[in-house]
Amino acid sequence: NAQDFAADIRLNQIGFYPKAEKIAVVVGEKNTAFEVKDFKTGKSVFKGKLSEPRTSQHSGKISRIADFSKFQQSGKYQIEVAGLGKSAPFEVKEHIHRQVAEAALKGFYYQRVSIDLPEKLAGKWARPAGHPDDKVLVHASAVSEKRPENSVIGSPRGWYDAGDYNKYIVNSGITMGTLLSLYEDYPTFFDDFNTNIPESNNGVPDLLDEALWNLRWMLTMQDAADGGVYHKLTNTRFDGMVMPDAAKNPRYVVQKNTGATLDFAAVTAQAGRILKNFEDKFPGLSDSCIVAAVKAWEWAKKNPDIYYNQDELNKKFDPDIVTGAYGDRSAADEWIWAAAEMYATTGKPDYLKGIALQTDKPMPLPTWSQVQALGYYTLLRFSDKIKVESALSKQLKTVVTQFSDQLLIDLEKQPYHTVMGKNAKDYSWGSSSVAANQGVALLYTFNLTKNPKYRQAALGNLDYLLGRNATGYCFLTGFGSKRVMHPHHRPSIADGIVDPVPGLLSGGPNPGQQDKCTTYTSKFADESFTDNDCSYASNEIAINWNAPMVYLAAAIEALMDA
Ligand code: 9MR
Repeated sequence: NAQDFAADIRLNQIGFYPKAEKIAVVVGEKNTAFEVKDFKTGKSVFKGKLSEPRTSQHSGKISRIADFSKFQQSGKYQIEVAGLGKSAPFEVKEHIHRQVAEAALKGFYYQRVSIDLPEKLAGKWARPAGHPDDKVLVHASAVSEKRPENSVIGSPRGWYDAGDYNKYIVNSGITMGTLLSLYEDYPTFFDDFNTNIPESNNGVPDLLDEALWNLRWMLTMQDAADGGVYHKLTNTRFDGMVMPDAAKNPRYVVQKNTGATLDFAAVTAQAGRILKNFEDKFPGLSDSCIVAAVKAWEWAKKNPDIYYNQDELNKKFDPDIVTGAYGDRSAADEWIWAAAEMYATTGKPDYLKGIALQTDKPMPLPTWSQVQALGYYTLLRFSDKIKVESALSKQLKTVVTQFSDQLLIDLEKQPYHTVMGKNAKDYSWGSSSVAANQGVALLYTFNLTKNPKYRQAALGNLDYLLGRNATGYCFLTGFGSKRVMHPHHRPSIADGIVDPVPGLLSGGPNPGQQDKCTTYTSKFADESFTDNDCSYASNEIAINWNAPMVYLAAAIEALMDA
């Protein structure tokens, strides 16, 4: 129980690698020393001095750093500080984040649409299938010659986006790109990475099997007649707080547009090249993906400026759609990402022609609305194989490295010793994904430069997500001593089980507090979090946050082992 442990000592509640950096944060300035104590015997195993005080730019609160990196003995411990008591327990051992990585990938299984989750795979969170999505209506905004208003298409499978039950192409896009890139970056790591899913014994890595569940849905979202891709598959309004199988409102596919179509092209191009190596398992699927990608690309060329704007849409068409918008006003970054994937898959540099790669500007952190970094990562990954011009290769390396160098400035002054939170804007809706995606960028930079400082900072952001933060929460459900118990997640709310569905990443602090929940206890950016299911702005879960969490935890596991 969290109340048994010193709330003012904050650390990764899972633990640390024997040879890596080990840091805890002690809130307040009074104390100057700490001890590491064996969890079972209480014996002191390490004594250290706390750092000079540091001040949070968000709350003005003071903290000091307890660095016990020199202590390398495997075991289970707590940090003790006089007057504060003992911290949450943690372990020091090899592969310390293995279970975190597995659980975060398994989290996607629990989000599967149109399939029963049996007890042998889902444990106490077993549930009947929800949303067969075999009879989905074509919305007035999405009609074409062969698909008039209210005609019916089948669009089953996929993952629920988040705490709600809708399926959005844009957000599926970045999620799939992140997971498929993880596979391409560390393929052999997934040879024995078992998450106990229905396909676990089919000779294909579980990571890919999981991604295929969503890929097969995505493929149904393309209008085969012209190649355009619907924005989302959705109810008109959000479901109540009921289990998936109890949510039976009609569902629609909505307006084809440029951004969604390019995200689709990127994902299907990437999947197509990966699946080439699994032709015996999934005959023809690789080709189908690549054909779909090319068709989507061609559609986008012909329709380069159709943006999803839900308010405008609702003025023109009925019924009104008021679910997640994922609207965008520019497709410049989607072009970069799609072009990069098309080039990497086909080997045709022509795909980059006429695309402004924007490597002369700072790289934007990947989010659902800013995906160009995914394109950079892919071009770097394949630069040898597809013979990316050396000048471009250099620019890409520079822009990614500069992103990480920017993050590292003044790390030693940060109250939680993390790059996360240095900028106020890090605490936006889904801030946990900011921390995770910064970590991913740092790992790309580590692989480009081999400088361990980048890997260390990435690990620091994983520490942030698992408890070394101003809320003291471990943000991954099912983990930690101070746990998220009430995420805004319909199945977790409606299933009558005390523990939330595990392996899901809570959104994290967000001073916007758009949900207007009355249970927030702080307005400071880094503390603006409430573990209450009313809080869709700070405590929802979402696939695009889980994906970089899987990436960060799994890649660190792979790299610490290498
Ligand atoms: O992650 C999205 C965030 O960037 C936006 O600010 C927010 C409001 O538009 O929406 C978030 O996405 C939500 C989506 O619209 C619907 N499903 C739940 C998503 C996570 O909260």
